[in-house]
Amino acid sequence: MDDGTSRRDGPGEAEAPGTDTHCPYCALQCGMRLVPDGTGVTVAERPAFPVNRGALCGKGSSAAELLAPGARLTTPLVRDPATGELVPADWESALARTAEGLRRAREEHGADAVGVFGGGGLTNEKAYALGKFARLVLGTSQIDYNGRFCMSSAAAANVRAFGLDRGLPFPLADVSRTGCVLLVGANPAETMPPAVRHLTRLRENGGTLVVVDPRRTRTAELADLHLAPRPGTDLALALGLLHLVVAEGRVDQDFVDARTTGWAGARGAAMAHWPELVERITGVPVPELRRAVRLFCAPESAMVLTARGPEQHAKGTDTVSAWINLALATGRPGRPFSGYGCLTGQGNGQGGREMGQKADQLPGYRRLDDPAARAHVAGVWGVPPDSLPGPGRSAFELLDALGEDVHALLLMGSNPVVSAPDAGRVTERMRSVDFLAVCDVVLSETARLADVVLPVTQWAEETGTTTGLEGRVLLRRKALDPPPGVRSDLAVLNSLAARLGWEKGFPADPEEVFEELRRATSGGPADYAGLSYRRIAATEHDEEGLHWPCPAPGPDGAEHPGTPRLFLDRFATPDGRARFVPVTHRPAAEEPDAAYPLRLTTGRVLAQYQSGAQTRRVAALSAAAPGPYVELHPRLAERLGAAEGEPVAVVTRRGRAVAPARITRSIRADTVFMPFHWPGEGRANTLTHAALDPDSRMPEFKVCAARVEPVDAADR
Ligand SMILES: Nc1nc2c(c(=O)[nH]1)N[C@H]1C(S)=C(S)[C@@H](COP(=O)(O)OP(=O)(O)OC[C@H]3O[C@@H](n4cnc5c(=O)[nH]c(N)nc54)[C@H](O)[C@@H]3O)O[C@H]1N2
Ligand SMILES: Nc1nc2c(c(=O)[nH]1)N[C@H]1C(S)=C(S)[C@@H](COP(=O)(O)OP(=O)(O)OC[C@H]3O[C@@H](n4cnc5c(=O)[nH]c(N)nc54)[C@H](O)[C@@H]3O)O[C@H]1N2
Ligand code: SF4
Ligand SMILES: [Mo]
Repeated sequence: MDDGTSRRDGPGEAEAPGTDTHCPYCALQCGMRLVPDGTGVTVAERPAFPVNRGALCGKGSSAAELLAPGARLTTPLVRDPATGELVPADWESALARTAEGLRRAREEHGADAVGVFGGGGLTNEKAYALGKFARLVLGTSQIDYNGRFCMSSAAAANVRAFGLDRGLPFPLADVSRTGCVLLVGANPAETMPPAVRHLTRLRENGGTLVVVDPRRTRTAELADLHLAPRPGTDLALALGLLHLVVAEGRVDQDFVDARTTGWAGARGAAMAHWPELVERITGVPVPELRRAVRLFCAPESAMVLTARGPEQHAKGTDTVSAWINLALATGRPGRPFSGYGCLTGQGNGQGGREMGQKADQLPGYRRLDDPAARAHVAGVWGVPPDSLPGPGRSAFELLDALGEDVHALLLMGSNPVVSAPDAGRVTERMRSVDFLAVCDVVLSETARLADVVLPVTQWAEETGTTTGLEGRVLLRRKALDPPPGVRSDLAVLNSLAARLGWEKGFPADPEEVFEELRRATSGGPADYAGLSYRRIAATEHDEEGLHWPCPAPGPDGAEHPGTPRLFLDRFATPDGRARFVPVTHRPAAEEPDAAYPLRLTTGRVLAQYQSGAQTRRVAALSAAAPGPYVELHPRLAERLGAAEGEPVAVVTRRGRAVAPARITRSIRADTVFMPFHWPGEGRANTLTHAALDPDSRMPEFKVCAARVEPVDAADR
C-alpha cells in the first residue's frame, strides 16, 4: 500500500455477487463492491466505476470493519440524572427525551434557542431532511454544518467569480488532459490517493505539475516544481504570480475582453505586489516565481486547483479569488481541459453544501434571503414563505453561542470536540448547553458529552445519494441489514418530527425524500430535477455519469444529459462574464511574535479520516497512524533540543498540546505541522485559532502563532 492505494482483487472479482456502492469517507466517493461473506460484507473492487477504476485507499478497503455490531453503537444511550453517566435506553424513551429537550428550549427561550449542526458526510437526502426539519419543525434559523470548516471559502470565491459554486467544473479525468496543473495546498497523495493517477498521467502526457505547499509532501515529491510558501501567504503568492503574468506580457487579453469584467481593478492590485515584496512575504525566491509562471502559461490549457491549504484562513475567500484571478487573466476558465477547481473533501462535501443545511441556504443552492427561492421551497414544503426563518449563524459562531443564546443542540454527522477550531473552548460550550442530542454510528468524543445518543445506520446499511467532487451524483446502495437496535438518520427525523407535531413531510424512505428534493431543487443553481435513482444507477459506469445541473425534461420529454463541464459558453453571472475580484494581501489573524515565533499549520495523514471517530476504531489504520505528532525541521529541533520520537509541547494563546517530535527536512524551518485526527493531549485543535473569514466564516485552521517547548518528564 506504498502509493496509498490497493487493488485487492483479481479481474474476476467484477462478476462476484454483491452490491455496487461507494466509500463512506472522502469526496472521491470511490466505487466499491460489497460482497457477502457469511457474517457481513467484504469490500471488493468495482473496476467499472470510472472515478477510481477499482483502486481504493486503506480507509476505503477497511470501511466494512465498522459495520460489525461489536465495533459500533447498537443501542440508544441517555444520561442518567442520578449518576450523570450515559446508560442504555430503549428507542421510545430516547426519542421522547430528545423531543422534550428540543421543545423545552424553544418554550423557554424561543425557536432560535434550538440549534442544529449537520455534516458534509450526510447523504443528500439526510442533509435535505435536516435543513427542512430545522426550518419547519423547530422553526429555527440556527442551523449550520461542518462544511463551513471545509470548503466554504472556495465556495464563496466561486460564487463571486463565476456566479456558481461547483467544486470541479469539469470531470476529474480532465486533469490528465491539461497542460499544467497548479495544485495549491492539496495533498491528494494522502487525502485522495486514487486521484493521483490523473497527476501521473498528466506528466506522462507531457504536462507539468506545480505544487504549492509549505511542506514537501508526497504530492510535492511528484511535482516539476514545488513552491514552499509560509503558511498564510498564498494571497501574496498568487498576486505575485499575476504581477509577473502582466509584466511578462502573458495576459490573454482577448479572453479577458470577451469573457470577464473587472480586470482593471484586479490588475492594479496585482501590480502593487512586485516580485521582491512577494518573496519577502512568502519566502518563495523570485526565480521560482518566474519558473512557476512559465510552466503555467506555456501550454494551451492549464488548471489551478486548490484545497484546504489556501482556503482554511481568515482570508481564505480573498485568497481563492486571487488564484481565480490568475486563472482568468491567463484565459483558463470556461475552456476545455482548463480552469479553476476546488477539491472538495467529505463524502458528500459537494451535495452537502447544496441541500439546505447551511445557515443561509435552501435546497438547490438557493439563497435563504431570496424571496423567489423562499416562495419556491415553501411551496414544495406546503407552508407560507413567511414561516421560513432567515439566515442563522455560521458553524463556529453557532457552537460558540451554546449555553448563551442556544440552549439545545441536535447534532448529526460531526465530531466538533476534535475537529472544531479552539476546541477547548468549543468543548466547554458543548458542556454548558441544557440539552445535547447526537446521532452517530460510534460513541464519538462529542457523543460522550450528549444527554441522548441515537445510534444510526451506516452507509452500507441504507440507500442514498452523494455528490462527488466533480458534481457527479452517485447512488450509495444498501448492501446489508443493520444490526438490531439502530435506526437511520431519516427515521430519527421522522420520529422526532411526529413527536413535535409534524406527522407528515419527513419520510424515512430515502427515495421518497429524493423525489421531493428533485422538486425543491428544480430551477435552482444545483438543479437535480432531472435525476432519479433509476437514471443514476443506469449511468454510473459511464465515463461522465450525471453531473448537476440536470433540470427536468423539457416540453419534448427529452431527458437532460447533465452537465459534466460548466461555463464553456457562458459563466453563471447575469451578463455571462466571469468577474475579477480585486484583492490585496493581508497578514494572518495571528502573526508570529517574540512569544510565539513559529507558524503552526494542521492537516491530514493517509490512514486517518477527520476527527478519527471512525478510522481510529479500525485496527490496521490505527497501527499505520497511531497518534498525533509534531513535524519539525532539523534546525528547529536542534535549537529546541528536541529528539525524534520524544514529546514536545506546542503552545499557542489557546492552549498547549503534547505529541512526539517528527524531525524532517520536508517542512519549512519557521513552521510546524500537526495532524488533527486525535483527541486528548495531542489534539491539534486545542491550539488553532477561530479567527473567521469575513465572507465565508471559515476558521483559520491553517495558520496561527505558536512556540514549541521541550517537555520534561516531570511536566507530564
Ligand atoms: N486521509 C484522509 N483523507 C481525507 C481526509 C482525511 O481526514 N484523511 N479528509 C477529507 C476532507 S473532509 C478534506 S477537506 C480533504 C482535504 O484535503 P487536503 O486539502 O489535501 O488536506 P490537508 O492535509 O488539510 O491540507 C493540504 C495541504 O495544505 C498544506 N498547507 C498548510 N497550510 C498551507 C498554506 O497556508 N498554504 C498552502 N498552499 N498550503 C498549506 C498542508 O501542508 C497540507 O499538505 O481531504 C479529504 N480526504
Ligand atoms: N486543525 C484542523 N481542524 C480541522 C481541519 C483541518 O484541516 N485542521 N479540517 C476541517 C474539515 S475540512 C472538516 S471537513 C472537519 C471535519 O470534522 P468532523 O465534522 O468532526 O468530521 P468527522 O470526523 O467525519 O465526523 C463525522 C461524525 O459523524 C459520524 N458519522 C459518519 N457517518 C454518519 C451518518 O451517516 N450519520 C450520522 N448521524 N453520523 C455519521 C462519524 O462517526 C463521526 O463521529 O474538520 C475540520 N477540522
Ligand atoms: S480515496 Fe476517499 S473515497 Fe476513495 S477509498 Fe479512500 S477514503 Fe474512500
Ligand atoms: Mo473537509
